Order: sequence, then structure tokens, then C-alpha cells
Amino acid sequence: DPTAQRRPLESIQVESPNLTYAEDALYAKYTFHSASVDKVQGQDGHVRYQVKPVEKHLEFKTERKVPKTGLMLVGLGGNNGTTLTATVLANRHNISWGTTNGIQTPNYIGSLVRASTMRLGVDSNGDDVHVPISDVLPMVHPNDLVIGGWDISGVPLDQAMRRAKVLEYDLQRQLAPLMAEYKPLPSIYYPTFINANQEDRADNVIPGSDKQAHLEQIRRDIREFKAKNELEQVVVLWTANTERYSLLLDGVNDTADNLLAAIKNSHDEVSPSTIFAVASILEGVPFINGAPNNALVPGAIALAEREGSFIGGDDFKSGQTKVKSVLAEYLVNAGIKPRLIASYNHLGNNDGKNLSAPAQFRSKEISKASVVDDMVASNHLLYKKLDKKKADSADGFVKGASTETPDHCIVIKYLPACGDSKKAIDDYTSEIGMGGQNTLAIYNVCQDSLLATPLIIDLCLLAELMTRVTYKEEGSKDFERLYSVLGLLSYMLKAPLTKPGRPPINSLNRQRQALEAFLRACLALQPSSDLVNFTQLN
Ligand code: NAI
Ligand code: DG6
Repeated sequence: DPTAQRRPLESIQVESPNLTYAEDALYAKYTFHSASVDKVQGQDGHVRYQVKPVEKHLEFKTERKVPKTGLMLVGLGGNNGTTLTATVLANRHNISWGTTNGIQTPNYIGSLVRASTMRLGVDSNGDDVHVPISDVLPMVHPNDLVIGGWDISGVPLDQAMRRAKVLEYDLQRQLAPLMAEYKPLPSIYYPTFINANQEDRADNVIPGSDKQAHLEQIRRDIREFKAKNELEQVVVLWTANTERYSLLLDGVNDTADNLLAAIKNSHDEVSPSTIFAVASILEGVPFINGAPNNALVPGAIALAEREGSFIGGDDFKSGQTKVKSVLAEYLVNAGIKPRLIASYNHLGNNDGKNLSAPAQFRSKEISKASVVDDMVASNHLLYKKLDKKKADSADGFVKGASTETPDHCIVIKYLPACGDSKKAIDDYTSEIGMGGQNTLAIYNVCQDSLLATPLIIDLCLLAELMTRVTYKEEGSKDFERLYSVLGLLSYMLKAPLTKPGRPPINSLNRQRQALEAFLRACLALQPSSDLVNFTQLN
């Protein structure tokens, strides 16, 4: 029974007075270094930066026992839902399949946790030592996840997998009897939130229009799934259709209490995804939004803060946008000035079909477009700050923007013949030295759901881990849970949700470094530095 062993073998042993291995938990003393900067304008007009190094003494506690964990997907019968379930089952049962290129074995390629390594340090020869990220702290193995969830389409997953047309025939054939055992729970369907062309799928819906009753049903579903499978933890993840944005209305979804009241009154602007978020928050299980819709309205964030529940979002960053979060950073950090970024893509799966209406496309457009904002704002040598008047009038600038921005467009077209293989064409045209111009043209073809599946696994595994890590400042008595909005999940997400008022960090490199720094801190290790490698300092 692979799930019997709840405390995995820990292959990394840190010998440090700052790390204590207790029976139940790792206790890590960690000094967090940062710099506080004041920008001061002198009488001579020169701007000076006054920097004070800051040290914060923290202690992290990581529970060593890995809970038996369930993953409940909203949209279980979709391309991502079925591909995720099939991937876990194929890995768990070690099912290989025949392809035109020979026999293919199952794997978790594309998962940061299961298929990537991080540099732990150097050995006695000075050579780097890399370890799988999954070995750094005790984490759930995806093969052990108990999968369930909801879909407005009730077909069992063998048929849903066939409908998705993602996996090879020989794999589908072998998985079909296992997949047939999974049947999505009925879900919430409010037709105005998704494209009208989805209506013919909606044969598995919770009856009525009483939103409070819908909330209670979803809460019951989570509790029953947990009890039936004897789970210690559940993660709920939205991988259902992209919804239109809910209007943000004062008195409706702006505070926790107003949102709860709006659900009680079945207010029109409460979306299905917000009800799933609220149900998860009230059940104390992490909720992650893998689509761009604003499920996590301000009232939902406030509710999560009040309940001490965990939330993360928005929208899986799987292909074109992942490349953008690397390329835009490379260009701007190299001192090259992107002047235009044009991102076209066409796809033929049900996601593309749903995105073919303006309101759903708009949700996706917002999430795909936001990814370069902080890179642009980070370099005032390239992108001039604008005074408000100029920003509102200047041609080519976003109205009201505080900084000059590149022209940036996002186009998505639904072409059924393309299937799940999305084709993305990008033009990055930049200003280089002395008025020169550089164009990078990128053609990115990917099977969307095969890129998204490992991200779902990472989001689930990391969110679960974060429920087991608590911290305190030196001198304080009790350990606290991490902040409710799990910003450390940003690596996997296009429009990272942050604490209200805090800007997101879109750079893939910074997102990964933060995650590595967090894992290392839990082992009382400072962030990895290459200073010695590059300078040969002794
Ligand atoms: P899909 O259309 O194949 O699957 C969505 C499923 O959600 C469908 O089975 C549909 O019946 C179901 N559904 C719709 N409303 C529902 C509700 N209220 N409750 C429960 N189920 C509901 O789409 P796919 O390709 O699986 O993508 C899922 C979501 O993930 C989409 O919103 C997409 O934009 C987002 N996404 C996908 C990425 C990818 O690479 N595949 C990347 C980024 C985001
Ligand atoms: C077309 O853009 C459909 C979308 O759902 C994307 O495939 C998905 O959001 C992935 O986006 P990206 O930009 O990370 O490839």
C-alpha cells in the first residue's frame, strides 16, 4: 500500500545547531536578511538612496508526517481534469503504452517538484550537488493523491478522456477501466458566467438557484470526500471553464461578511468559482484558482484571512506566458527595451471554444497581459515614468499608466482542427543600442493539458506542504500559519494573487528563487549563492 508510509524517508540531513530534528517536526532557526531603502531628494536636486540592512530572526517548524491527501478538481471531466487523473493512474499502476516511436513509460515531466532539482551546495571537490526538489522536505507523492471532484458534465472519466483527445489511444485503452470508476459530482452552473456554447455539456448540475444551498452542498461534498477516503488533507483546485469577471460591487463582494450575505441572498454577481472558493475556505482546505476568472474577489480574500485558510491563484502559467515571463525579464534586465509584444494563439480544445466569447476572452486577456508589468516598472532607465497628465494623453501609452509601457496585444482564436495542441506565435520587437531594432519571433507548439497537468500537481503538493509549515519571530511564543494568500505558488500562475496592496512578482527566475529560499529556510540554510563560484573567494 503506497499510502501506508506517511513519513517519507528524508534523504537530506543538515548538521547545524540551527536545525533540530524532533520526532514530529523540523525546527529551523533562520535569519532573514533584507535591505530597507529610503529615496531622498537632496537640495541639489540629486536623488540619493539610503540603505539599511535589516535582519529578522525567525524560526520555522515543518511537520514531518505527510498527510493522506485528496485533490478535488472543479472541472474534473475537462481536458486538464482527465489528463491529470490519467497521468496519476498511469504512474501509480506503472502503465506503459505503445506509440509510433516505441514504448512510452509514464512520468511527471514538467513538474517542478517531481522532475526538477535544486542546488544544495558543493561537495569536497567544490562541485555542485543537486537534489530533486521533492527530496528537500517531506512532501506528498502524486501517486498517493486521492482524486475526485465536480463537473457540470456528468460523463465518467473514461468517456471524458476520450472526448478530450489528449492521450495516445493505447494508453487510453489500458486506462479506460480505471478511469470509468471516476464520475464527477454534480456542480454549480450559472449560465451567464461561461460561454453559451458550453450549455450542451451541462447535464450534471446541482438543482435550483439558491446559492446558499449550493455553498452548503459543496461544503458537504468536501467533508464526505474526506471522510469516505479517510483523508487528512484536501486541496480544491478550479480547472473548470474560464468565467467572465464578476463585477466588483461595494456591499456585495468587497468584504467577508458582505460576500457571505450576497451568497445568502443569491446575488447575481456571485460566480460558481467564488462559491467553491468560499466553501473551501470555510472547510479550512486550500483553494487554488487555475483559471483567470476573479473567483477570489476581495471578500473571499478577506474571508480566507479571517478563517486562516489558504488560497492561491490565478490561471496556470503553462506555455506562452511562461516563456514571456522569462523573455521579458531577460530583455529588460539586459538593458534592452521591448517596444512591442504581440502574442497570437490558436487552439481547438474546449477551453478555446469557451474563450471564443468576448467576456471569457477578456478574463484571459487580462491575465496574459499583466505578466510584463513589473519587469517594465523595474527599469526606469528604459521606461520613463510619466506624469499623470502626459499618461492620459500620450499616444501609445496605456491611459492612466504611471510608466511608459510596450505595446502589447493578446489574440486567441478557436480553430477546432488544432485540438489540444495550442499554437502560439509571438513577436518581441525591442529597441537596441543607438536606435537599432531586434525582433524575436517565437513559434511555440504545445499540448496544453500535458503542460498544465504537472502544474496542477505542483500546486497541490506545494499548497499541502505550506499547510504544514508554521513560523514565529524570535522571542514570540506561538508558531503562526503562513499568510493566507500563497504567493509562493506564483511560479505556476500567470497572474499571481498577492496580499491586497502588494504587487505581484512575475519573473519566473525570482519566483523560483523565492520557492528555493523558502525550502532552504525550513532546513535552516541560507539562499544559495554563486558568489564563491564566480569569484573564487576563499
Ligand atoms: P476544458 O474546457 O476541457 O475543461 C473544463 C471543464 O470544466 C469542462 O469539463 C466543463 O464541463 C467544466 N465546467 C465548466 N463549468 C463548471 C462548473 N461551474 N463546475 C464544474 N465544472 C465546470 O478546459 P481545460 O483545457 O481542462 O482547461 C481548464 C481551465 O484551465 C480553463 O479555464 C483554462 O482556461 C484554464 N487553463 C488551462 C491551461 C492549459 O494549459 N490547459 C493553462 C491555463 C489555464
Ligand atoms: C489560449 O491562450 C488558451 C489558454 O487557456 C491558454 O492555453 C492557457 O491559458 C495557457 O496560457 P499560456 O500563455 O501560459 O500558454
